[in-house]
Parts: sequence; structure tokens; C-alpha cells
Amino acid sequence: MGKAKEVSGAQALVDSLAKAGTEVLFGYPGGAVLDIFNCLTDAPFQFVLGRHEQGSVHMADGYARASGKPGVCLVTSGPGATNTITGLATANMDGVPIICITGQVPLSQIGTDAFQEADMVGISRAVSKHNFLVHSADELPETVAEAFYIATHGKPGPVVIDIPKNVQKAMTSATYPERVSLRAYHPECSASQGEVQKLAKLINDADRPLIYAGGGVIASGAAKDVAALARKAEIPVATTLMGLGSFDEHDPLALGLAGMHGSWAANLSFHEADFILALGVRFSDRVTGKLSEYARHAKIAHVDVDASSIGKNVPTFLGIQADVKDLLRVVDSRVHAAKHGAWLAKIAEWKRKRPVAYKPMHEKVIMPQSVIEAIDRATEGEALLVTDVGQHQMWAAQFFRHNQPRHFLSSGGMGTMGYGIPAAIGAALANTGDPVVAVCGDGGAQMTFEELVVAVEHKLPVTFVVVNNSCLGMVRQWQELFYGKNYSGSILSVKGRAANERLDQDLKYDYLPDFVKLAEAHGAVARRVIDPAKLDSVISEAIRSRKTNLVEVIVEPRANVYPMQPGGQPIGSMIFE
Ligand SMILES: Cc1ncc(C[n+]2csc(CCOP(=O)(O)OP(=O)(O)O)c2C)c(N)n1
Ligand SMILES: [Mg+2]
Repeated sequence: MGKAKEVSGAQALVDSLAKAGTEVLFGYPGGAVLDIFNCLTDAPFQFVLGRHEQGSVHMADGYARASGKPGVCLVTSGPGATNTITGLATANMDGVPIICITGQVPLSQIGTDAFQEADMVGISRAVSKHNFLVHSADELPETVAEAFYIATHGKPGPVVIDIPKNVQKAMTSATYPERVSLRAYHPECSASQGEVQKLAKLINDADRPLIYAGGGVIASGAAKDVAALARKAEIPVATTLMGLGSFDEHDPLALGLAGMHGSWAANLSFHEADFILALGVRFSDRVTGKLSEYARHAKIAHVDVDASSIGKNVPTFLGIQADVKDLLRVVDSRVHAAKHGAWLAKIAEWKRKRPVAYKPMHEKVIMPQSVIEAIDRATEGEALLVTDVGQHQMWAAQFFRHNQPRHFLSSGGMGTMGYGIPAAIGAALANTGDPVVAVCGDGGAQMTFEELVVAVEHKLPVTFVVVNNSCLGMVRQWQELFYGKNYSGSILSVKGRAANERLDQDLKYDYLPDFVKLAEAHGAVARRVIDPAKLDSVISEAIRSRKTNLVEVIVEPRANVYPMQPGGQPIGSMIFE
């Protein structure tokens, strides 16, 4: 074998990213990564220039969630690197594979308070799955291979590669390794025969079984296997926010979202089940409510690739560290076909008695929930729905009939406002074929609005729907319910502030900024809807146009997300209106 040609560290990085399968690189330049940018012009992948590093990481995140492949981004040192932290934390909480490359000052200057020096290894430690500081150009190809391996094996997550400038300039002939073998990380796992047998027995013995499906089902590609098990053994399925789309909500066995804004039927099912099969979940407090009251009558079997999440929040009867898909495939032959008529009848009764529903508050004012229903109708449920964070996010979870994995992208664990616009751009660049619709609040949209121009520039057929209630709705809701209607700091515009005083009286309110003008200034096609009768046509025209569109929908500001199970409270405390 001849000696490989010498290239710069920067070129070795770009070559390694290509070898690792990178198709799109998101990022933003600066002094500490100029050597790398210099090599991008000839790179075999696309580069997408964001407008803020947080936006670039959320784009990589949206790309990863939509495609199932790691998202890759590149930023400079110092402020470029620190601007990625929210994006990394968001991906880390939700188990999204990202490779984040940051520039660093030359090795010899580390620790000298050099210009744009930030200790990225230290700062990113708590918000990434792993990080590397690369000491020599010879290490680069191997480090990239290891980073991709770590990001995608076991519970996925973001990995940071911090590369000092002198390392980018140094020459190397190191080549991309064929295989990765890590001394200290062996996430491969499989269930033992005994565990499989025990699990099958629990499933077969249960009278009131429940599947609780989370993001791990989607990450492992196990949606079809969950559906097969649910149908064979007649087990209803409740999902977490991250698990939406892992089970088709048109199926009568679907309970939809569980937890704080989950359905009454889903939450009561947890309370009355005698067996819960938890698949790829982490028992978030948003789902469990008061732990001592949670699922009191159920034996819990918990399957997760991440051993550290088993038994962390909830005691489990049987914990199995395994990939959900692999496990369901081996357990299948031991599970008997079953009927649970009485249990399903009970659940159907709960669904009938307390459906997730809303009532119009004023005939001339659009209810925010109906915006989501309009998107569902316009796309016949085929949209790749991306949300920001707040009330509109919960309505998107509740009123869209989720039916496919990787079609609901939302910041669950971190609840990061500003996620929606850039994540939708990343999802559109993953080009899955389905229309991408981003649902944002007027608050969150203002956090990363600058990224809209990226969608315009790349001619992405994304429809950005701004659900404008002139307030930080979710905060306003909590203030209404738990803080004596003291709407402190939750009304968004000066004009809106006057509306605040009238919030409970009439509906004459104003809104700022003008999202239509703002979108047009960014080059997008934009329309505003106020009249409920026009909602459907405007939404469907926007989606059908295949252009970058923004639709600002002026909605009822007093609407609340119900049902609601207040944090830390037991099931009986759910409120419905
Ligand atoms: C970065 C960030 N800051 C603050 C919050 C707290 N927070 C959660 S929801 C919310 C209100 C969101 O308002 P808006 O975007 O208008 O959506 P709405 O609730 O009105 O639908 C706030 C401030 C957050 N989740 N993320
Ligand atoms: Mg709002």
C-alpha cells in the first residue's frame, strides 16, 4: 500500500466528513475555521450558511431527526462555539445525533485568554454526549470516525470536535479508518434469553396492558414492530412527545399523547394498567406527574439502549438494556395473540367521555387548535410537522393525527424556544418528500427569525405558520391558572400590553411585530389570516405553492391548552377547562 498523500488537517477533516457520509454541512465561519472553510469550495457535500450558530445547530438537529442520519455543523471558536450550546443541549436531551465542529485557538495559545478563546471542551461537557480536543492533524480522520460512531451508537447524541487552528494547518497523511474500535465505549447490547422469556410472560399474563412508546422507538426504527405487537396482543399505545408518530393515531389502539397535556384516556390508562411496556422512554416528569402516584397498579418493564435511564425515575419490575427493534423482533414469537375486550371498552369509554377537544370562544376569532386541524386537513396528515415551544407546540401534539415516525420534530426535553424555524429548514434539506410545515409561536419565531432567509435562499418549500396570540401563551396560561392572572412579562408587544388589560373582556387587541412584512423583507411569500372562514384556503394554498411561505394566523389570545395535569400532581387533578 502506497503512502497516502499529505494534506492539511483542514482538508483531512473535510475528506473525513465526506467519508462519514456527510451530505449537508450547516455552519457559520470565523477566524479560527478559515482553513476549513477554504477547503469547502471543493467539498463533495453542500454547505448551508445559517445566520446564527444556534440556528445552524438546530438545522443540523432538524436534518438529523427528519433523516435519521447525523446532522453536521461547523462554527468558529469563542462566541461561535458558545452560541451552539443551546442547540447542543436541545439535541442532547432528545437524543439527536449531531457532529459539531468548533474552531479553537492554536494549541500553544490555549489557556492564555487568546482572542476568541473559549474552553469548548469544558463548556460543552454537560450538554454533549462526548467531546474531543484534537491535538494533531494525524488524529483527525480517526476522531471524525469515532465522533460519528459515538453520536449514532447507543442512545444517540451530539458530539463536539474542537480543532485548534494549528492542527487545521498542519500536514498529515492519516487516512479514514475502516472500522472504529473504542476502548471504553461498547454500547452494543442485547437481551438475554431469560429476559426475553420474562418479558413475554409479563405481556401474556397482563389483563390491562399498555405500551408507552417514546423517542427510542423512532430512533431504533421500531415503529412497525410496535404496531405488530400492539395489534397481535391487543395492547393500547400511549406516546410521549418524542414518540409521536411511532404509532398511527388513526388506529383505535392509539391513545395519543400522555402526560401533562396528554389525553385523559392516556393518563387514566397509566393509572389503571396492570402492566406497562415502556419502550425507549425516560419517564420524564412531564409524563409521570407525581411519582408516588404514578402507575401504581402496574408492573413496569422498561426497554432502553441507555442503561442509565432504566430505574432512574421509576422503579421497574423488569429492566432490559436493548435496542427496541432488536428486542421486539425476538420477543414476537413468544407473545400470544390476545384479546383485551373489557380493557379496550373501558378506554373507549374514557376517550368518548373526555376527548381532547376545544370550544370556540368568539365566532369571529380563529381558535389556535383549528390552525393545526387545518394543517392536518391540507396535508391529509402527511406533513413533516416541526414546532417551536409553547401552547402551539402542545396543540400541534394534540390536534394533528400523527401517523409516521420522523414526522413530528419538536424540542421535548429542553423545550427550546427558537427551535422551530431552523429545525424546519434542516428537515427540508433532508428532503424526505413530504411537505414541511413549521408551527411557531409569535414569541419563539422572534428568537430565530433571521434563519428564514436561509429557506428563501435555498428555495425550500417550507410553510412557516406563526400562531400569533400576541403573548407568550404558555406563560400567560400558567399565570392565569396559578399566579392569580398576574400577566407579568408575558405580553409581547406594547400594543399587546393594552390588550392584556382587556384580555378577559373583549377581543380588540393588536400585535407586533408585523410578521408579514418581516417575512417579505426576508424574501418569503407571506399572508395574514384573521377570518376563521379563510383559514383552510390560506393554509392549503401556502403548502401547495411549494414556495417558502409564512402564514401569520391571528388567534384567540385567551385559549388554553387542555387537558392539563399540573406538574407534580396526580392523575385526579387533571383540569379540562
Ligand atoms: C429559550 C426559552 N426561553 C423561555 C422559555 C419559557 N417558555 C416556555 S413556553 C413560552 C412562551 C412561548 O410563547 P410563544 O412562542 O408565543 O408560543 P405560545 O405559547 O404563545 O404558543 C416561554 C417563554 C423557553 N421554553 N425557551
Ligand atoms: Mg404566542
